[in-house]
Amino acid sequence: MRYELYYWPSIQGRGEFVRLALEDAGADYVDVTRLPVRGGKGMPAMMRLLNGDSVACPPFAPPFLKVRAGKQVIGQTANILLFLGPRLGLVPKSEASRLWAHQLQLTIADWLVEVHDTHHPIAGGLYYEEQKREAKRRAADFITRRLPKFLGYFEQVIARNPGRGGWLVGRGMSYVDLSMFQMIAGLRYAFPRAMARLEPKHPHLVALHRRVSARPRIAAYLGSGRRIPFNREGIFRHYPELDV
Ligand SMILES: N[C@@H](CCC(=O)N[C@@H](CS)C(=O)NCC(=O)O)C(=O)O
Repeated sequence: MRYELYYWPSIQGRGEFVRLALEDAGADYVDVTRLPVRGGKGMPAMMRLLNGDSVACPPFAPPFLKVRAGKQVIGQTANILLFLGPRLGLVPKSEASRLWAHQLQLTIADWLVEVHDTHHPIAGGLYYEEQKREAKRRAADFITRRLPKFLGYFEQVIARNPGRGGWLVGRGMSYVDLSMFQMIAGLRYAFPRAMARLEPKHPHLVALHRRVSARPRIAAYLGSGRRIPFNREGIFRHYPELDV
């Protein structure tokens, strides 16, 4: 089965959570907007699906996924992973486990919005420079209250997992662990000082990040040109003045 991932071509963003699952599974996929326009791909292909009237269930925003042979276009990061998880062998089989994985993924999605809002607390359509003062207040609250709360929650989820393998759901690694890897990587990039302070209190999360990055396909992916470097356009941004 061949998958088409549609996402903005110059940032990891939310597309990365889907990309990591496809990469870890060694799935046959293409990153459509990073392919040449003259081959019918690139940004115009994404805009056709976003703005055109050819899709019965149009997505509101990227990322979205298309199974090449089919017509369906699946949007919302957590929903895409709900679809891909069983197909890529990245979630346990029982309904209870799948609901639990989805619940955790939705909590990660909430967390990610709060990360974004540290540099864009007023409006996504304004420049950072136009909301610097508010960003400073928002980031300070995020670092002192929200970041420890989210980290503490997920640390406890691993500690209480009866699977005892150091993963978030069940005995093995799931797509939620891949997403948690991305959260830790992004937070280290955006808030290195805060993370250096908080990490010693969250050994399970640190170990999870290390184990995911050592998985052969993930390690190969991270060292490849397919992994877009973190930058100041993405969701995780490093502004030293916000890392207090
Ligand atoms: N809840 C959605 C959010 C999607 C989203 O906000 N996508 C961003 C890029 S990461 C976007 O392009 N948004 C355009 C917009 O909101 O107008 C998800 O998790 O996939």
